[in-house]
Parts: sequence; structure tokens; C-alpha cells
Amino acid sequence: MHKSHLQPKRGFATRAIHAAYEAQNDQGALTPPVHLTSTFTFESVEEGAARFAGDAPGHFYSRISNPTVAILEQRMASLEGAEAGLATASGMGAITALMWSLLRPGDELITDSHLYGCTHAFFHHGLTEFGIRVRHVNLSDPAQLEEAISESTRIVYFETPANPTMRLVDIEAISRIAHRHGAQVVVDNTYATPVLTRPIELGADFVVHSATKYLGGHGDLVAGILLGSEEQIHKVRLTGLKDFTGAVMSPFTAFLVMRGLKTLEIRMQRQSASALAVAHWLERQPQVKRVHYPGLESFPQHALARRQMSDFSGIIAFELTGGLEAGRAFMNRLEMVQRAVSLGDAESLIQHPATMTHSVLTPEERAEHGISDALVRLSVGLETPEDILADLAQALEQAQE
Ligand code: 7XF
Repeated sequence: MHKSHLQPKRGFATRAIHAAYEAQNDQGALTPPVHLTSTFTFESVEEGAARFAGDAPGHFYSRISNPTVAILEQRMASLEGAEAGLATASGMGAITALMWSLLRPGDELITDSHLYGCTHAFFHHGLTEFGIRVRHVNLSDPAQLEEAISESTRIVYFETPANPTMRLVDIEAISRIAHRHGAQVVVDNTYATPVLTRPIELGADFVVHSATKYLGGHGDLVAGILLGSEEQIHKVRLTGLKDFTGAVMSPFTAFLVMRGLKTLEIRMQRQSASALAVAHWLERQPQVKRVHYPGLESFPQHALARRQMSDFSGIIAFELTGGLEAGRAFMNRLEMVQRAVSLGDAESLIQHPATMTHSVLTPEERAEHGISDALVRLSVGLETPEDILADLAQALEQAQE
């Protein structure tokens, strides 16, 4: 019964497989049992009252906590270098539960201008309706935060790499400025995952994930997770999640996410390697105008990518010289790569941000977010790399004809 596998000095892959679970405590079951129960029984009224009051350990209702979900929360906390985790029904569930917990009317949220479409919609059409000020700042230039931040700034929020432009933000530099002004930093780490970047170790206060993507990794679930300090996560659990959104994760989803986590490291390595090869190949094609991928020397923030990321992830954004029409023709001719939103799955997925993931933005907002109508986003999957390249090549060639 050694707890040695919980020690943080154990390797990333080891913790992704073993952290926070002791088979001996569950009749030797190798994989954590799925506790499909909404409620938990009490030995006595007094014991129930003590659990509700937080004076006795134990679960009491699965909207607050659940044993299977708890293993995932602790395992992800270990991987992100956080004290605690909170699993949610979706990535948007994590983002909304956190914001409703931290912000009050009159507070200001500063967010990078490059952002996932629904996060943008929640900030601009949700939070602003409740008296919260939302300001867009280009956080890829920390000096702009220094200029914009004020006494009422509570939160600085960004994605790195950002969806879908791949623009990066220097987590250390932004955290230093935010903390000097009493603001907290929230990083959406969906694109990088803790395999490539660990924002909390670089100074961020919270990490949010759409676990629907790389963490789950198999395109068969929708889920989210939030990581932070013990005290703050406890507060979000009992307010933003329990009372304000109710967006809890099902124990069965937690089981599936944990199954995905076991291969997260090798999937990220393989997808990053394949994406780098695809990005280099795309850059050499005459029909391709621009490729946005942090692993390319031509990427404006390549030096920051090398410093902040241990590899460059599996997502590439690019534009064809023929613009929107050429992009559409190219995407429609793909045979193996699937036309679908989402990313980080075993299947290579391609989508058109202007009419899909970022269609909730106005054309003016899309321009501000760096999303041209010609931009195409490719999530490189786990297929044989030569087959991915071959499909892209035949589609590009046919689209030209
Ligand atoms: O609520 P979800 O699990 O779908 O997660 C929302 C979300 C949060 N942050 C980032 C960086 C995301 O990319 C997402 C979801 N993005 C999908 C995509 O870009 O394809 C959504 C499909 S419309």
C-alpha cells in the first residue's frame, strides 16, 4: 500500500496512469470503478449533517462530488501541477462556473482578442449583461496589458495557442503584470495540454480545459476541467458549479477521460510530430499562402514557442492563395481527413472557423480576432502520417483543377 505513485517526482506518464487511485481500496479493480450514483447514504442523521457541514469526510450528492470524478480531478491536478481540480460537463461549463464564482458587477475582465467563439460569446453577450466590463487586449504584447490594466481588473484570461489562429501568449510575463495589479490569471490550456505547457508552474492562477479535445482524445465525449488552488477550487465547487451552473461531469465521462489520459503523452508526441511534418509540407506548396504553426521557423513567435512549449501540438491553421473558394474546394475533396469541428481526436479533422467554430462572431469581430474568411483549421490525427499527407496532396491538386 505504498503511496509512492502519488509522489510528484514520478514521471508525467506514470501519474497520468496511476495518480490518485489505489486498486487495493477497490477490491483490486485495475481500473477505477464507475460510481453511477446520484446520492450517498448516511449511517445516521448526525453523520449526514456533518458531511454537509464539511466536518466529516465523504460524498453526499454527485452535483457536489463523486468518487470516480474525484480521481480524475486529483489526477489532472497532479498533471497540471495544481493543488486541486474540478471536473465539469463541458469546457464551457468550466469557464462559466469559474467566471460566475469570481466576478461581481463593476469588475473588469481583460481577455486576449484571439479566443474560441463561444468563450467570446459568453464574455461579450453573457457577462456584460450582468454589469461586468470586458476588454479586449492583444496579450501577445505584454506592454499592452500594462497599459490597459486597472484597479477594477479582476481577471486576465487567454488561450495559448489561441483558437484558431495559434497565436501565443507569454504566461510568465502576463502573470507577473497581472499579479502586480492584484488580478488573477486564467489560461485555457486546451491546445497545449499539460504535456506541452503547464501554466500554473509558470505563474497562472487557474487552468481551464475543454477535455472534449486532447484529454479525452477519442471524440466520444464532451467534458471540461478546471485546476487551481485548493481554496479557490473549493469555492467554485460550492458556488459556480453547485449553485450557479450545475454543469457537473458524469462519472461515466470521468471514466472515459481517464482512459484517454493514459495515452495523452504518447498521443501528443505523435500528433506534434505529424503536425510538424504537415506544416513543413504545407509551407512548400505553391497553393498555400500562409501556415500558422508554432513549430515553424517562420512563425512570428517561434522563440516563445520553444521556450514555453515542450512540443508544438497537433493543430495547424492555414490560408490558400485562392482564398475562401479555394479553401472550400480543397476541404470538399478530402477523402480520409474528416470535415468536422473539435480537435485532438484520433481522426484528422478539418473545419472552417469563419462559418463554423467562430460563426457567432460578427465579421468585424472576426477581423479583430485575426480570422480571415480564407482560414482553414486542421487537427492532425493519429493516422499513418504518409496517409494524412497523401490525402491533403490529392485534395489540393484536385481543388486546383
Ligand atoms: O464546451 P467544450 O468542451 O466544447 O469546450 C469549449 C472550448 C473551450 N476552449 C477552447 C480552446 C475550445 O476550443 C473549446 C471548444 N472548441 C471546439 C472547436 O474549436 O472545435 C468547439 C466546436 S464548435
